[in-house]
Amino acid sequence: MDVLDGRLAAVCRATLERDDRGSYTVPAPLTYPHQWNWDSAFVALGWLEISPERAWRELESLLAAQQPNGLVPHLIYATPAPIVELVAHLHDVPVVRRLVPALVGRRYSPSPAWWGWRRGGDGRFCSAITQPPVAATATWLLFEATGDEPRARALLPALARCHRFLLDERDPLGLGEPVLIHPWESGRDNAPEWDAPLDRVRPEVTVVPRPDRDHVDAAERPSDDHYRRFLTLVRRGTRSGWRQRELAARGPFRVLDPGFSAILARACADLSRLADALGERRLAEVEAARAERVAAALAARTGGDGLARAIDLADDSESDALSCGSALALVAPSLSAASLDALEQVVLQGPLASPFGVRSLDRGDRRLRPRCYWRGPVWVNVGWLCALGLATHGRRRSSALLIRRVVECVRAGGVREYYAPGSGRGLGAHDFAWTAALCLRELGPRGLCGGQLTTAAEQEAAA
Ligand code: 9WN
Repeated sequence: MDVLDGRLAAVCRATLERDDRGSYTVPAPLTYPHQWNWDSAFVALGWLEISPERAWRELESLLAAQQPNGLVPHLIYATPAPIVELVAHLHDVPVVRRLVPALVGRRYSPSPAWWGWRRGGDGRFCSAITQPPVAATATWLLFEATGDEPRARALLPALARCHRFLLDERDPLGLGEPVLIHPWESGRDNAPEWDAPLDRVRPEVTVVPRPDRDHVDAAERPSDDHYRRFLTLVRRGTRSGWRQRELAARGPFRVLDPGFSAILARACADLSRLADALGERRLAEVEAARAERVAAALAARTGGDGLARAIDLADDSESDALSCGSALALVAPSLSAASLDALEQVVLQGPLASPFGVRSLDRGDRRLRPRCYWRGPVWVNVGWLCALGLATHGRRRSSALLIRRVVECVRAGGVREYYAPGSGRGLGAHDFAWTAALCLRELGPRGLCGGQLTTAAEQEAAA
């Protein structure tokens, strides 16, 4: 590692340490002061570079919040246990009700009240929806690096229950892919694919608290209209008791997301490998079959151009947007040669290519807004997942090229939430944990280029 990369690694470490809350890491202290699902999975990979013990704890705390039906919440609130107990029992008392936002909301909206004071397996307040299931892949990578059998074994049942939930309760029609019931579940909240399905959701919430805009320019965040509909879906879900199978079969928002499905397929394949390594043959078979089922469903609806797009299940229409949701198909454990070629082209030279990683939206799309969240900027986790997929499918040079671009955006724009695809300017929240974590991993020997982030040609040019 050269001096500059050494400095960048130190900045990334310091960011993780600043965001650390002991057993979990907040994505960004000012904007996201709680625990998020896929954030924790990425962040665990950064902690691995600092402290394997801390890395395992991140995943353990995430899975501890699992619901009895197997759902791992997308968001788990950072509320001290005594306050949780107080509020859980007295939230109908007017004075507690008035104090509650300050006590448990911690400058984030929606507060736990919106989810009906739902609590996770460990008692913390949490949401009633999920997020892309990266946890099994992170667990496999931790196990591969540390060989810690007892800690990996302890996570197997929760990971398997999470995958079963997604392929059972969330697949009432047997499509082979989980149905997402809220845009937040995709992790790509205001992606243009969700515009048409959200248009059908008549907003019932008029006043939307927006503490997110206290620290981030409004132009970089989703619109109020998006928030009215996001919160309406939450209110309607809570009102109807969050019956997951029912929402997936007949709910107001139902979509298939190729990114989420590909991440799930890979998670099942990684859990199968882990179970096999731990001598759990039965689970290894079950998870291998799940991986095949999801990958096959995704392959079956891949278009002639080799790309899969989002589906709105209300009318079975396919989105016309080419976004990083399609690019994430790269992480699926199996891909046809045609799809692999098409995806490699799209992310490295084509409409999603950027000198700083993978664009969240086709550069030629009429809905493109290069500074606005999931409608244009590049995100480090997406670039990293695509590079991981390319490496898995044997495209090592392309994977290395993409990783260099991803690290370049952190060098150019700082440890931010997302970046302008043309300039690499940092956008959104500051001190963003998964950016720090994945960058730290890539700067070290476990990275996809083995830490060799500058090419021989670049080194010559610099000299
Ligand atoms: C809603 C925490 C999360 C990420 C998501 C990202 C954003 C939340 C928000 O932040 O979503 O879940 O409040 O905007 O879209 O991917 O996990 O970093």
